[in-house]
Amino acid sequence: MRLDEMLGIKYPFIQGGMANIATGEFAAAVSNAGGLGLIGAGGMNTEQLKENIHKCKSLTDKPFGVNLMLMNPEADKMAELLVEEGVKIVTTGAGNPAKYMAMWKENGMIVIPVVSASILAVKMQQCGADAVIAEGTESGGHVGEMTTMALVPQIVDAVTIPVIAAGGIADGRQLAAAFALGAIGVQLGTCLLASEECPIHEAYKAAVLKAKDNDTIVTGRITGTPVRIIKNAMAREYVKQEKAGADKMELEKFTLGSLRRAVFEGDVKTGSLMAGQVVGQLKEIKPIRQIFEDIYAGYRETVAGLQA
Ligand code: TUI
Repeated sequence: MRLDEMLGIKYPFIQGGMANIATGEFAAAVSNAGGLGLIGAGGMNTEQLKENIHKCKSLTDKPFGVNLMLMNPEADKMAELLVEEGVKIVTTGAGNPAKYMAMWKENGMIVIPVVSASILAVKMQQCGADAVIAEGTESGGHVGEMTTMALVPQIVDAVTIPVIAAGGIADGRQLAAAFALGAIGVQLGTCLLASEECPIHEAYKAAVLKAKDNDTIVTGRITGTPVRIIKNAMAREYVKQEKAGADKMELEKFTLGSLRRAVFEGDVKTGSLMAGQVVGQLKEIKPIRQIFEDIYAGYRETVAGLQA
């Protein structure tokens, strides 16, 4: 069964978590355009998450969910809030959600953890996950080591639950490739930064349109929190000091509040402009509906070309 049938949505597309970006309003826009919108709990506290869930419910009658970023200090409280609010679909990132699985499943929720290696995918299946998102290192934000091309088929072979591909997908060719690798659908993040509805600062959007394929870099590989962002003065200095052996505390000075600086203030010099490697493919700002239509039309064209 494909992801669109599984979730009762128009397209086999699920939105990435996008901490500090994916508000209730944005998630509703994604859902109304035919994908699965997700409220990114990453940069929120529990009260803010609750408000965003209410907002999302008021703006769409389509399915939506929440992405719980497990490094969030309020993750435990948020996990319970999702049950109280009757949220039906949850994706998780940046950690192992095993301790919440029983509670979520008892409440009939669809649980889809993000994983970056097959060992965790197998564990998640054992805990009762309904599907997993196999996220390659091409993605923006917090990333693993493996590429989508190598990761997706290995996870498909390791589990019996459905696999959703993430990382490196922004057009129809890449959607076709994800299906070819055995995925039932895809998670999209970076291409949604270049949407009219995306609430990031205009300067962040301009940097997204300007970036070329090789313009992202991963900070924090050595210190243990690898995060892919668009190269800028802060990123270059961070990686330089990281390579020179700077300690974690010293390096944190660079990234403290840096995602918020990028998203809300448009600080493209010292902010963290999280984006995946597909950022080089994005040339214009479009409505989400158009982005989805274009990817799907490109997919149909790709498949027709392969069959010709
Ligand atoms: O979570 C993401 N991407 C993110 S989270 C985020 S917010 C943030 N802000 C500042 C610093 C760091 C993060 C921005 N982007 N993607 C899903 C993902 N999850 N990628 C990799 C993983 C992952 C890593 C380890 C999942 C599980 C895991 O498990 C380790 C364990 O405990 O077994």
